[in-house]
Amino acid sequence: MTRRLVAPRPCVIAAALALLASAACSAFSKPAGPSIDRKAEAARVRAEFLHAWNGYKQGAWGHDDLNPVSNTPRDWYDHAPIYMTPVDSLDTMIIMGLDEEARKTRRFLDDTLDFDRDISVKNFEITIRILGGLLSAHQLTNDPVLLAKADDLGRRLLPVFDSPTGMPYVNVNLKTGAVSDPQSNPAEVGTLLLEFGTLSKLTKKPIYFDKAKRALVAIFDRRSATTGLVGDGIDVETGAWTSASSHIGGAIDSYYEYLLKCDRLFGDKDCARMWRASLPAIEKYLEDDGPAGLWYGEADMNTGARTATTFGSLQAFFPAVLAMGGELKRARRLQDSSFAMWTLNGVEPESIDYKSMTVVSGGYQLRPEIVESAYYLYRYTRDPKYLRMGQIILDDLIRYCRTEHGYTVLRNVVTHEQGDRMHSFFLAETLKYLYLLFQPDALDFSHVVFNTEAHPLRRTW
Ligand code: DMJ
Repeated sequence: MTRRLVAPRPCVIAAALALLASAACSAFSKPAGPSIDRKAEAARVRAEFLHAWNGYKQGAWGHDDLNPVSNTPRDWYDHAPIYMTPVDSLDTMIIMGLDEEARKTRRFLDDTLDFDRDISVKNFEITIRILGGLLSAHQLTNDPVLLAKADDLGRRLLPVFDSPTGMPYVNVNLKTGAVSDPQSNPAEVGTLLLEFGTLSKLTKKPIYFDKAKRALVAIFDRRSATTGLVGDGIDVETGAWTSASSHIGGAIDSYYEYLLKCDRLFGDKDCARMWRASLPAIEKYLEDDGPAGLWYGEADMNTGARTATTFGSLQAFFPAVLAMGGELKRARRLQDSSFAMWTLNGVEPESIDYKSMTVVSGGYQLRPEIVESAYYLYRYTRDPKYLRMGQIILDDLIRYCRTEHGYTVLRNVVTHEQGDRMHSFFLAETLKYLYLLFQPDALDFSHVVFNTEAHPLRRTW
């Protein structure tokens, strides 16, 4: 069975030169070959989810994550697992119709998940994975225990916002409320409102929404008056930028995502305004359009001067956001660029220099963003080329990242040397978006807003 309907590998070699990378993109834009059996592809994704989930259950049950090569457990915090993988994966099981697995997992979490722990956690990660996962699973099942646990968690996280600026500290102790680390960034400050806001709406406690929104606005208000850009480091006590480096990658990425999505989920006009004000700055200073295609690089937030021509797996979320914001043409072109990055070595690296099409940072963390964008673009355009992208990515994941016990990160996408880690977002996001790409009816796309960890939230209020 040949799944490669268009030959991407020859394109890959050619893509070593930027000019030819652009040719690779346009070659991919023409549908060719027989149509894809979406049902069969969805079944394949579901089977791979079960492979990863069963691996977690056998090698790491009761812990946060699985090390899928050594088949050993990994916890984020010493002696205090908070079941990162089960919480992050629960709504994927529900969406995939894995009813028995979902029922057992939900019962386990109802009985066991307890946030009364003397551990200092990362507010951002706990919010997007655990709070988002609990809220989404609650909305999909109506289980009141999940909402009660989300409320308990939200209350324990609230002290993070007690800084002079209202922007959250990085860490908070779940038992004592002690906060630490004022050195944060727009993503960690601004990627809280979907989860805290939903919690407010469902519990009728406005404090969650209000604190998270104040933090989001605080970042926006500190954007450069000259360019409209934000940097990738900020001190939440002084409000001063600690890094002027501006881009759409890690440390900034989901700040922009939430400006748009908070308008969609809550109808919040301030968010709509902030998104509308931010996009022109991104397009003016970060966009890089040339013979090598459309890319988004880095610039100094104060001058707008280009500082780097790097793009990576995290930036690959942006076509989804552009498409959602109505910028379909840009979204399609950028997704072609992301896919050229994926096919350079069979799996995308953490980052490349898009001018020379060379790898800058060669690891692969099982990241979902490129699939997320393929899913959104397929939903908005119904162009089968996005199904083929998903099919090729799935083939490559199976070829390079699958292990006896699950799926693992790659240390190096050029040599395909494997690491030993299965991040929970692989089950929460990468496999969920792949499944939804082939089985779109499994979820009502037009009535949900995904948080940045792919947990669908529904406006029920
Ligand atoms: C996830 O935790 C989220 O998608 C976040 O917004 C970015 N990083 C990972 C996936 O790459």
